[in-house]
Amino acid sequence: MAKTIIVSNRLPISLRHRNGRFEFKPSAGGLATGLGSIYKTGDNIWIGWPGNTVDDPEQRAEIILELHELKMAPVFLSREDVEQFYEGFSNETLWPAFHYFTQYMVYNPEHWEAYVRVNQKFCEAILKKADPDDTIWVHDYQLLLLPQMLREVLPNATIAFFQHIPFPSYEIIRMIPWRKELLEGVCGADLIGFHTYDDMRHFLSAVSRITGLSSESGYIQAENRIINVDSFPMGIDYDKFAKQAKSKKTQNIVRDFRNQVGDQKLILTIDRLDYSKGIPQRLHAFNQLLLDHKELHGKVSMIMIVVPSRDKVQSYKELKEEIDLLVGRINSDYSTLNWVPVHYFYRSFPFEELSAFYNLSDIALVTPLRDGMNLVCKEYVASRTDQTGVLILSEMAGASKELQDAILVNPNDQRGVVDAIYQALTMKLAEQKARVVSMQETLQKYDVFQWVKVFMDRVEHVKGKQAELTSKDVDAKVITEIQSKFKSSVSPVLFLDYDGTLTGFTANPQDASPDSELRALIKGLSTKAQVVIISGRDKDTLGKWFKGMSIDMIAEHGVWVKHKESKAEWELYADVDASWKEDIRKVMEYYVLRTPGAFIEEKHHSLVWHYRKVESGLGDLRMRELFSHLKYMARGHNLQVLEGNMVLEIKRPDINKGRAATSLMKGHEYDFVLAIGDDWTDEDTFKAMPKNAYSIRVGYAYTQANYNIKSFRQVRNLLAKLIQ
Ligand code: GDG
Repeated sequence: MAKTIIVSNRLPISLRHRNGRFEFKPSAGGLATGLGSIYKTGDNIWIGWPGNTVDDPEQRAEIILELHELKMAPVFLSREDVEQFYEGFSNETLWPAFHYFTQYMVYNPEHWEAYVRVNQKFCEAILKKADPDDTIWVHDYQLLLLPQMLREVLPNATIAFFQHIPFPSYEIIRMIPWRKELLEGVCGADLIGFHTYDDMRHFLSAVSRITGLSSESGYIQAENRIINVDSFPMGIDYDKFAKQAKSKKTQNIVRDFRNQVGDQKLILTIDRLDYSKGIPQRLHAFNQLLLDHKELHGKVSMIMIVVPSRDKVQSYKELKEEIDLLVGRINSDYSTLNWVPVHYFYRSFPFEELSAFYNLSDIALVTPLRDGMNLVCKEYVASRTDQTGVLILSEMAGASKELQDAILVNPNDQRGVVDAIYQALTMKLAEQKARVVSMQETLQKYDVFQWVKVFMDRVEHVKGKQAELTSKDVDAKVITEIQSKFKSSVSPVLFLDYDGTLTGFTANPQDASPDSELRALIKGLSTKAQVVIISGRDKDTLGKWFKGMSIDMIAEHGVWVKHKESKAEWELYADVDASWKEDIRKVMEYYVLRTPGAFIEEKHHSLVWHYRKVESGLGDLRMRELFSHLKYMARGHNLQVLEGNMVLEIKRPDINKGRAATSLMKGHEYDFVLAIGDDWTDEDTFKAMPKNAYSIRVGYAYTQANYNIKSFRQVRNLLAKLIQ
């Protein structure tokens, strides 16, 4: 039976050296709890780094055995790997970039090589365990290359990826020298998840600009499959926090702490030591509060827990010193014999004490400068068993999208933060309750188990969608069938679209002339079959490109036709009234003037606005504007506006490729019909085909055709087989 493999940089345990031996400490983190329901069942497994280096092969073997019992498998990293892959590329390049701290970004090719090498190590470790039909769920920014590495070896596996930290704007991503490789790496997955809609929007934009893969409604159209990108805000184990807060053990600690701090209002802050968390900014705001409100002296104090982290990285060392200094200054400025403004702890606490801090504090001040989600704020809300308390939350945390009943602040706006703390300190109990109850309802419903379920359901959904599309794939069997039907036919006809079907796209449409391979192919086919090039191109271009070849041509989506047997020139298929063009051209010209790179192509029956050469983003924006403008005008002229591949075309609706194909077939008896095309204009051809025809759409989009094929390369291979 297919199994599920969870992969993350760290396993949900820590491996520690003690008296020459190793021991494991399980992690009680949110992710480990949420995924427990998965990796602990059946043959499922969690693969990752145990968090420490082990050189001795005997000890490694022992660890593998022990972890096996816990349903885990280790990826052993060397000291150099840890330094260059983890501390280096992951934490000194990707982490600052993804959190918008470009000033801390390090561009070190050795770190990059280590990143590739370690992703490869993970890949090998997974391949030792994985079967072709398994589901592999990869987590986070340390393993961005892994999905594609896995895809290359296991093309049919179900691969999902979730990023726990933000995904920044294209402007930041483009700074990374290895941006393309990173994005292509992630795109090996079938489903790519982020915490928020903004993260997914940024990702899609970066993918489109850097790799050229376009997307629609969260589906990236890759060469041979669709990839879904969506947002899945991660929840917490709500009941665990609510239950712990009520427990005797925690309540005793609460009482004990309360006795020590006396009758003061408490503001809680908990973070890992990180510049993204905005700890100094928060201390400055607290200092300002004490300056502005002397009446609060002796009545409010801050409990600040900073969990040690990455202390070998220089920027973290400096941050630690800055925090130490600020806390020292505030305490030395304001402390009295029975009041300390900041209770500062640079360590982590056991779960029951953490719960006591949540339960005890009147306010949680969570003000990261940037945070993928932030679970601390959610845990605080879940721990408020009496439904009092106030959450002040940064707009820059993913969680702010869900927790709209918090007091939302911009962490860079010191005045705003000071006012928010004051508002929280003076908030009436009824308002506190109303806000907490509403947030608790949300968090209880969308807990971490629900998050896992929704994500896994979505994985299944994407696979279903892919299967629907690939069920129509032109595979070896279909090729053989087409080949033999073609060989035995007496009067075959082939309708072949040109751009995207017989050749790839070029920035300048005139550069896409047929190469020698294609010319030979068409020539070969035309000795046996009636070959019809059916294109949206203008007749002069087609005429020039295929001059002297024994084929039929339909140009401008069916306006013009040129039969091979007739010596005559192009015939007009439709009598076209072109009086509408003047009005429409004026509008299009206005959009050309405002859009560097855009241009108008005039065809006999249509006007086309091209934006392939326009800066991406701007092109889409202008196209949308022009689209609605033209749609409005089209009604008056009885015209049709159609969106194509980097073009917007306006034309008479009664002229299309289907109509032209039908009239071309009239009076003929064909015993083999094949139609191939790659966009919406070819759908008309497919619809017009007789029942026994083979119709093939290039790319994996929904289609009227009976088959899909990967790309123009595969089309050429198929056609080559027909003349073999
Ligand atoms: C990444 C993203 C995203 C903290 N102090 C103690 C302690 N903690 C626990 C908290 C909480 C966890 O650490 C911190 O979680 P965050 O979500 O705030 O931050 P990251 O670890 O950086 O996580 C983040 C997350 O992934 C999930 O996708 O939300 O944005 O950066 O659970 O409870 N636990 C104990 N003692 C402490 O002193 N026991």
